[in-house]
Amino acid sequence: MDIEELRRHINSFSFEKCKNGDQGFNRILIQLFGFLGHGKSAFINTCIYVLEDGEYQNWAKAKEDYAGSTLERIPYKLTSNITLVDNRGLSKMDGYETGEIFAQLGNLLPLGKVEWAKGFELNDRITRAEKSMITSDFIFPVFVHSVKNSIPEEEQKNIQKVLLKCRDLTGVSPIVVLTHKNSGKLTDTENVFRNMGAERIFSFENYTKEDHFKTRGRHEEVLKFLHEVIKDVHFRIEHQPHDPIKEIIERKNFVITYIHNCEKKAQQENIEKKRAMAKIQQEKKISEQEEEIRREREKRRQEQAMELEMKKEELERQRRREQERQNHELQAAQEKQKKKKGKWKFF
Ligand SMILES: Nc1nc2c(ncn2[C@@H]2O[C@H](COP(=O)(O)OP(=O)(O)O)[C@@H](O)[C@H]2O)c(=O)[nH]1
Ligand SMILES: [Mg+2]
Repeated sequence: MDIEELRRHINSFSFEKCKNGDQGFNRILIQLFGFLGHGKSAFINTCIYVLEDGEYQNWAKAKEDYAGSTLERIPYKLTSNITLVDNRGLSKMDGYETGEIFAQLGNLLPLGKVEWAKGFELNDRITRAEKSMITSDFIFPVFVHSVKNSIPEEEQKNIQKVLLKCRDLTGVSPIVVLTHKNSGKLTDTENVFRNMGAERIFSFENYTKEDHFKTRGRHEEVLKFLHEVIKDVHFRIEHQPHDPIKEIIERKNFVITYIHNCEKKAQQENIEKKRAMAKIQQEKKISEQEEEIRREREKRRQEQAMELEMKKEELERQRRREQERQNHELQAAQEKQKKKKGKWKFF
């Protein structure tokens, strides 16, 4: 297919045209997720730019909303039946954040700007959003990652876990979209994701505010990506019967169980942390007591040594006095002897 054909094909996609009918779906929700600053918003702008083929516009406000709330999910309508969702950002992939992503990806939280009162935990938000849950969206997860950032091994494991869970949650293996294609180690990053088990990897140099010079190559890549999404949706719809209402309930149970397990794990970790702290304090106390005993012993030892020294000195003094006395007596006796001898001479 050439560019125009691809564009037409994408624009005309509708579930009604699927072999086995729409099965309750009326829109593909391409759910973008990934770390902050990796090009999700720029990718949305790129898709719109390519598909509309008009002026470049910063629809998704790439970069400007770095401080944007992670709770927002902004939808961008691409065609009448395809919408892209900017699921804002991840800074790391810990238990809490992944719970939030799964709730977003599972379409369990409302689209658009929603003000949540402070203190609303994820569970509460999911429950509150129940009434407005849209069951007719076919969720298509897309993980966006910039090749500019190498991925440390620990992070690779976390991403892999999230990608797998995301597949279990949505029933679709996420497509990996690599951005900044021309300014990083593309092949290395592709290999990292391939080793994680990612089947479909697309790489792009996004059109940006600074560089949106249209090229056939860039246009074609984006259209091929969208075409692949549609092909996959057809495959899913045709090979597996769907019940969108049942599926959203399953997704909800999946996420609630995940959050519950994370909380249980966090509580367990907390208990273990407290135990470890108590153990450290106990050990510190014991070592302080041992130190006190050691000091006390040392003090006694020094006192005894001093006492002994004083006794020795006293004995020495007594010995000297005794010696002096004996010397005195001896001298006196000798004097007496001398005197006696002198008398005898005289007679
Ligand atoms: N050169 C280039 N810049 C990009 C690319 N993708 C994103 N950017 C820029 O990287 C910055 C962060 O991208 P952004 O889309 O805001 O990331 P987000 O936080 O994932 O939405 C912005 O300044 C984008 O213009 C790309 O493929 N190539
Ligand atoms: Mg963004």
